[in-house]
Amino acid sequence: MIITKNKKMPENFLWGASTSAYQVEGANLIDGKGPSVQDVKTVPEGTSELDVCADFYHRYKEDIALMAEMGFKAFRFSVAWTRILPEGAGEINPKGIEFYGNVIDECLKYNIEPIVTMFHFDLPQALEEKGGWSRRESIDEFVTFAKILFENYGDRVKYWLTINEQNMLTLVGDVLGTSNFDGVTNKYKKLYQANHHMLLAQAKVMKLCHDMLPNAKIGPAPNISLIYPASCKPKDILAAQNLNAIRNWLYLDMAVYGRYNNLAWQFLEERDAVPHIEPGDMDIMAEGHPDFIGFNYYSTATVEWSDGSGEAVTGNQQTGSSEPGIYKNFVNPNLLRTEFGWEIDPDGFRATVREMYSRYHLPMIVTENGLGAYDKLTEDGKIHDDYRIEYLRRHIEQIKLAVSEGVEMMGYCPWSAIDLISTHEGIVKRYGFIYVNRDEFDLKDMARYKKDSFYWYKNVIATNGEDLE
Ligand code: BGP
Repeated sequence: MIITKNKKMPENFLWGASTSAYQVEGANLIDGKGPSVQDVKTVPEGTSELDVCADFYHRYKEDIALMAEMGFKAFRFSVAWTRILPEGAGEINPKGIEFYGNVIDECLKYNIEPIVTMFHFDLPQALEEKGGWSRRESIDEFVTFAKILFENYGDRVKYWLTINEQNMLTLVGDVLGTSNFDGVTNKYKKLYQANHHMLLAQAKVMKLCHDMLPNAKIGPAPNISLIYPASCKPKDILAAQNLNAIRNWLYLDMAVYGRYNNLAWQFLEERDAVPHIEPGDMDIMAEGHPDFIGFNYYSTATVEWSDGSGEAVTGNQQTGSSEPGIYKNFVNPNLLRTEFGWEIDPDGFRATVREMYSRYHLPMIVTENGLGAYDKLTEDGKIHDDYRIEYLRRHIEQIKLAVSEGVEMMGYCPWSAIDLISTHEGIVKRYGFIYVNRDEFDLKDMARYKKDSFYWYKNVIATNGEDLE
């Protein structure tokens, strides 16, 4: 639709940016913090360990001051479960409680709304060793952790996100360093039983949040990419519906309506992977309701029909792998790609939010969107990331158009506020508005530099999205 009657962005639109604890904080095993699965994994060859990252743990005041200089209305960050509960349960670490209280207070000092993600890929290793999310006990372990967060920060935090990218944990956990299939014969069965436990834990935590913090708002934070059919062949449309269900609607139908998506359920039946459901589980699911949908968007994905006959399984972190007999990944020839091979689809961003709003009719906040690139620091201390400005400009334009079309958008928090460690491609895959002067293995002085996008985004926020030039 060509929009000529543009609407303005909401006055209280939450312009900000995002980080995650394990990728930005460093200090991963000090001040009482216990190891998470991220701290014990073997990092991909040629990439940095997670002991320093951007050293946000020690430099958070400087970093939040820079966010305030950009005019942030919100800062989305995650709490490391093992900084609060080193063993994942039991003894609370007072230094962990203190650290996140300080981060929250520092945000509020600048009138920046803290948006707190409770779980972002960093399951406590102590729980993983007991079986992690595969055990039913994991549900109440997460609820107990959430209750501690609500008790300690509920007086200051109004926006909560349950689980970052539960769908990607399920679909590409091997890429994220969070999957363990030792001795497992049917990996689907293990993955989707764990997924069922995460869905139950999320539903319980959303209800607990509403019971304990009546003025707070809570939502999920999946990675949502609308799936395109590779052609107008009817079978390609069926393949796209399959992956939309498996990758996207399984998670949002459950979070919002408390029910399993029927196509996704059939996929699980085809893989002998339907989860064991205890009596009462679906009542719990139905009792958890999000106030909004947080979601991460990097691109759309495209698939074609698969007849299941011995096809190569292809895909990447954003698309997941092909599923013979269900869909086959397809490279969209109409889209450009980043230096790291991810497709770039601003129009697809609008198509995705349109579809989500049509299905769920809930306010939405973008909790991640961004361009990973090999940024370069010039001799005179500049970073000319015009490519990132162009990427963000084109995506914000689409959010504005979606708002004009009546979609309720409440915020935009790109990935990432500051350079941090990629899930598997190191610090050199930079996303931040703030450059961190370190390399993969040379920590240099860790000084912060304002990229060109820093100044550009400051003006975007100052004009509430009116001026994107
Ligand atoms: C998302 C994760 C983020 C971040 C982002 C960029 O899936 O939620 O934590 O990692 O992807 O991906 P990468 O770091 O692999 O470039």
